[in-house]
Formats: sequence, structure tokens, C-alpha cells
Amino acid sequence: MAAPDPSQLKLYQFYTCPYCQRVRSVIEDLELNIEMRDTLQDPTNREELINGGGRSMVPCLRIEHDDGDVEWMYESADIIRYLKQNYG
Ligand SMILES: N[C@@H](CCC(=O)N[C@@H](CS)C(=O)NCC(=O)O)C(=O)O
Repeated sequence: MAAPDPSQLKLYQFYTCPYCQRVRSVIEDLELNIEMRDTLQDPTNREELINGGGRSMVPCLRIEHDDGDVEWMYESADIIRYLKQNYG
């Protein structure tokens, strides 16, 4: 499946989480414009994450594929690999 446009990606995260920092740093390096959804500052984002992905753990990358399918990717290492492979 082709990688979606970065506007179709949302990163659920919060500022002080070290795993989130690693992912944000790669996003910065790749100069990707990805919407950040802070789960500590905005409880609505946390609810969305739990309802959609099944867990409150961050980071989590919400990927909306071109066919409308939504994927919730947990684990910083998996997210970093996905970003580098598809947008690097
Ligand atoms: N193995 C995970 C660890 C992520 C993790 O431990 N995140 C913490 C914040 S730093 C968390 O979300 N804890 C709360 C929870 O699991 O609901 C990764 O590399 O992404």
C-alpha cells in the first residue's frame, strides 16, 4: 500500500515523553508536517487514542490510508522505521 500524504498522519504524544521526543526528532529531521496531538494537555486526544487504538500509550501514529482504513501504530521504533522507510 502506498504511503499516505503526511497530512493524513497524526502523532499522539506528549512533550516530556522520551519515546515521543525520539519520534518528534525524526519528524523534524525529515521535515515532515505532521499534526501533533498532545494527550496530556488535551483529554479529548487521550480519549481518541484509547477509543481508536485501544491503549493510552504514546507515542502512537494514527495513519489514515487512502482507502479510508485507519491504522494505529504504537512503539517508537516501529513508528521511526515507518517514517524513514516511507518519507526518508
Ligand atoms: N516501548 C514503548 C514505550 C512507550 C512508553 O512507555 N510511553 C509512556 C510515556 S513515556 C506511556 O505512554 N505510558 C503510559 C501508558 O502506557 O499508558 C515505545 O518505545 O514507544
